[in-house]
Formats: sequence, structure tokens, C-alpha cells
Amino acid sequence: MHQSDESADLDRAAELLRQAERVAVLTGAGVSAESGVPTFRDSGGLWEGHRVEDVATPEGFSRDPALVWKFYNLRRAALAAVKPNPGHFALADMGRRWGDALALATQNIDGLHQQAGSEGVLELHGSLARVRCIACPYRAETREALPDLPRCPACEKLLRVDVVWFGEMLPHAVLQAAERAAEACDVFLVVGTSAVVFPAAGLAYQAREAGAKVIECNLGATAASGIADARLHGPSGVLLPELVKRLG
Ligand code: BJW
Ligand code: ZN
Repeated sequence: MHQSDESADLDRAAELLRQAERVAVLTGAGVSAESGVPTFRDSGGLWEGHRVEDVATPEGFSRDPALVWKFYNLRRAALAAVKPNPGHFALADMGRRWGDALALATQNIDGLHQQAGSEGVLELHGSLARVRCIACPYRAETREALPDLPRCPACEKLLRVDVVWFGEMLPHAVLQAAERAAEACDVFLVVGTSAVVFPAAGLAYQAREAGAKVIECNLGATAASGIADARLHGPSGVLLPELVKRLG
């Protein structure tokens, strides 16, 4: 893309945002890529070497909980070393500008938006920093290293990470809040997601359907590009700070 096109796209996106009273944002793995967190579906991504059905479904966990815990314990350990990047900070700046009129929903489980200072983050797919019991109501927040097969201190059954696997429901209140924000916003900003996993990807369509303008920020075209009114193609860690700068 020519420099001038990129600049025109940024101007157009900034103009849409300046006119927006309410903003909703959906992020995916791409927003954390520049922090060193691997994405899922890009080459060298997290699924490489793993069958999704083995590590990210309840059936996979019942079959081989040790394999699934190994996968998540490695990712938990890697998280200790990563920091938010300028894309996360730009979204936190936007959060301060719009206050309660901005909702930030993320598919990421890495906690980097919160670390960058975003408040009220809607974690659609859960969090790597939480565990829960498969049998009783026990839940805990923990960033410490865990044993290979951690057990519930209350009932001795297995613990699992508090994330949403394929075939599982998203946390109801969180999804509902994200849907309300999508339907009420003037601009829906979709960042660093391939937009193929539902119901999260559906939020962009719901927003569009309800009359919002859609801005996409991604390295390239995605399933959601067709409904975007402005496309920012490049790394979110560069483009989002540029966008915020243009808001004035
Ligand atoms: C950059 C960048 C840079 C790189 N700057 N950009 C409707 C139609 C079809 C199927 C379904 C449907 N409704 C439900 C389904 C089934 C299923 C589904 O969606 N399947 C599709 C794959 C077809 N959905 C579910 O099962 C969901 N549950 C559900 O619907 O419950 C009700 C129900 C139950 C039973 C039957 C039917 C309905 C649950 C989905 C849970 C997803 N969980 C995961 C794992 C979470 C835990 C973990 O992390 O291990 O969530 S899967 C994985 O994908 C993870 C992610 O959050 C999610 C999305 O991925 P994301 O973030 O988009 O990453 P990538 O890698 O795909 O894309 C990265 C993007 O970044 C790329 O575009 C790059 O270009 C870009 N990028 N660097 C900007 N620097
Ligand atoms: Zn228990």
C-alpha cells in the first residue's frame, strides 16, 4: 500500500471516531503479536503442532488432561515475560477519552489490555490467570506456576484453566455486555482477529446491522473486511497509536 493511501485510511478512521459518541472494540490475538504472544492461525501460530480438538475442546481435556495442561502451562509461563505493546496502550488511551462510552471486548486470555490500563475489559474467552474446578464451584486467580496436573483444594478433582474451548458457551453476562455495546455503538473497531470464531466475530456484524461504522485494523484482509468502512492494514502496534494521535 502507498504511504498516502495509508494516511488517507487513518484520516478517514480518525474522522469516524471523532464523530462517535459510543465506541466498541473487539480484539484478537493479533493485538498481542507485537508483545511476542503467538497468534493461532498465522504460520508459526499456536495451533501448529497441535490439533485444535486435542488442546482446545472439553473432549480433548477429558481424554488427556496432562497434554492440555502442558499446553496451557507453557503459555502461562511465557506470559510472565510479556508486556503490553503500543497497540494495547493506544486502546487504553481511547478508554480514558470515551470513559464508560467505550467498551473493549477481547478474545485474548493474556490480560495485556488490563496491564496497559484498560478498565472493564470484557474477556469473552476467559483468562489464563484463572483456574476453576471441573466438579465444584471452586475458582481462583493465580499467576504462579502450577503442577502438571493441578487438583482442586476443595474436592481433589481436576482443575482446568478458566478459558472457553470450542463447543463451550461464552460467559453469559460478558457476551451480553459485549452484544449490547456492539448494538449501541457508533463505531465498532475490530483489531487483530481473523474474525472466524463465533460468537465473538458476530459482534462486528451485529454492530454493522445496528448502523455502526466498522473500522478494521489488521495486517491484512480478514473475514470481516467486507463490512469495514475503513481498513487499516498494518501492525496494530503502529497503526493504533497513529490513529489516536489523529484524534487530537
Ligand atoms: C495482526 C498482527 C499485528 C497478526 N497487528 N493484526 C457459527 C458458525 C460456525 C461455527 C460456529 C458458529 N457458532 C459457533 C460455532 C462453533 C465455534 C466456531 O466459531 N467455530 C469456527 C472456527 C467455525 N465456536 C464455539 O465453539 C464457541 N462456543 C459456542 O459457540 O458455544 C455455543 C455452541 C456450542 C456448541 C455448538 C454450537 C454452539 C467457543 C469458541 C471458543 C474459542 N476458543 C479459542 C481458544 C481459547 C483458549 C485459548 O486461547 O487456548 O479462542 S479458539 C482461538 O480462536 C482463541 C481465540 O480467541 C480465537 C480467535 O482467534 P483470533 O484472535 O482471531 O486469532 P487468529 O490467529 O485467528 O487471527 C490473528 C489475526 O491477527 C490475523 O487476522 C492476523 O492477520 C492478525 N495479526 N499480527 C494486527 N501485529
Ligand atoms: Zn473442586
